[in-house]
Amino acid sequence: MANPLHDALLAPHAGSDRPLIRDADGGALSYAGFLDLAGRAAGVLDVRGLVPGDRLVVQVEKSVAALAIYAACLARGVIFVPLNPAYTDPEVAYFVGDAEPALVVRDPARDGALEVPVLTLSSTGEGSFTRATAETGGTLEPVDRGTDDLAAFLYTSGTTGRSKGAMLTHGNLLSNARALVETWEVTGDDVLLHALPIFHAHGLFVAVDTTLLAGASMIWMPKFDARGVVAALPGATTMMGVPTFYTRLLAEEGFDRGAAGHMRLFVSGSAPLLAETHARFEARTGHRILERYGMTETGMNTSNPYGGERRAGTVGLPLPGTEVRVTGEDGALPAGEIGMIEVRGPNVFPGYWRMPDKTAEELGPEGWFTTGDLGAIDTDGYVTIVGRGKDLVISGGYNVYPKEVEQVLDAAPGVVETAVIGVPHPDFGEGVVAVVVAEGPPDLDLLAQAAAQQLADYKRPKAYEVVDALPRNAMGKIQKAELRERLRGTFA
Ligand code: MCA
Ligand code: AMP
Repeated sequence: MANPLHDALLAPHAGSDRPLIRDADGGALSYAGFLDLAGRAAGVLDVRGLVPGDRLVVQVEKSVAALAIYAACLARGVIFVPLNPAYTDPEVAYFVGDAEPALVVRDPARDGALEVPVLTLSSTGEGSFTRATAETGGTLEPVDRGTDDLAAFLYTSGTTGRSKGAMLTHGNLLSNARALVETWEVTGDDVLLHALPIFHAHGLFVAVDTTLLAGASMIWMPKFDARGVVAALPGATTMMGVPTFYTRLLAEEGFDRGAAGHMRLFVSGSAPLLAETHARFEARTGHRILERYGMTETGMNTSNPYGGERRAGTVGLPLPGTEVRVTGEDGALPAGEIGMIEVRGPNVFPGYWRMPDKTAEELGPEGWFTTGDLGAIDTDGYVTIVGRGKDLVISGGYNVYPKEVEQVLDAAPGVVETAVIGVPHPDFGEGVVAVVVAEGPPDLDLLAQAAAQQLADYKRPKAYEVVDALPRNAMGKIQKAELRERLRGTFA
């Protein structure tokens, strides 16, 4: 009987009284305590009749109980499908319709009706899911799984506006966790300051899986808050974050060598870290932030070295086992030339759930995945991302696909068309701006209302610009680059 993720991440800790979770107030939960919680969560899945391959959608606030459900799914072969709690009811209805879960676990405050069985779990651990764990008991007995069996779906929005479920296997997640533990030299002595959300690859797989694999522990913060992080840092050895975490820390009084000097490692990813932020961080703390690059579909692809030179403005070298190439129209390009970044390796997903055509567009027959990111590889092998070939905005580490926002705004009365773009934002890196063409003076409150009803908060435009017409090229294609240039000072 084998189960790759259970055997590597969970089984080695059976009976261990070492701490896994430390909260900011000094409380701790041991590995054994966590495995007990996970076992009881697995008992609920059993009672509810979930079998290997079934999907479980989880849309709850960050909590240890939610993490225990993830562990329960790994052991039972149930596919874990986490969703951002900020998603609105129409967004959730789409994901549930697509994933066809056997069970949804939701915050009790959410009242949108779903046509599937629902249990509830609040941020403080109350709800029908918790009540069910008390009644069922249960242990973390694993079911047999292979490296190609599915462990999780993570939804990523698409350029056409329809979200795609990226299917991730036991082999994908485990190979990536191993590569990161090796590259970042994570050990059982590490204490990771965990302030990321756990419904994305960064906070869940990069942060949690590496911690479990190394037998390390985590200071568990419900969300990022700069002051709380500075206060908790003395107990930590490592931290992972999106660039906004680091710019916010730099704006925080008391964040200096005294607060950060003892740390072993700061990692940044999910969005570009400005070389200027890297330099300011080093001047303030003495630490060179280690930048790495990944995607939902591939996990992590490259990382600056832990021991070697961390080059600001680059995302470092391919991780062990992962190949990276840059291609142009005629195939792979030589060092220094800019083209499409493609990756191949055990970290690359097998495809999008029930979307063979979309999968074939991005995943070639030889296993090369087209990232949609433009970049170059220098003669030392360091990868630099110079832009995106895909129409994507990354705001505070969250991806916003303009098409999805445009579809909502275009449907509002009086709107002729819209173009949604990202422009530099001092806090979020990029901020979402909607450029609107309307029949008469548009009611911007109405547009904001439509966005609020249908789109998660981070996708909603933070500014609206009304124009007579959108700039187009000779082929009639909207010139977003021109709009970005024209509006680049919006949040300055
Ligand atoms: C919150 N808001 C945002 C964002 N977050 N708007 C744009 N972009 C955002 N990221 C909204 C809030 O709803 C609020 O709206 C207003 O902006 C200000 O909120 P604020 O309190 O400042 O925000 P916050 O709650 O402090 O959150 C900011 C954050 C958070 C801490 C940076 O967004 C965050 O944790 N980001 C991490 C994302 C992440 O984990 N990405 C990894 C993806 P209003 O004023 O209207 O109420 S995985 C990935 O990308 C790959 C695999 C990889 O390589 O890692
Ligand atoms: P997602 O699949 O939603 O997690 O987003 C993945 C995208 O985030 C990548 O394709 C890149 O465009 C971007 N990304 C992740 N890490 C970095 C980084 N270190 N620098 C620049 N872009 C990044």
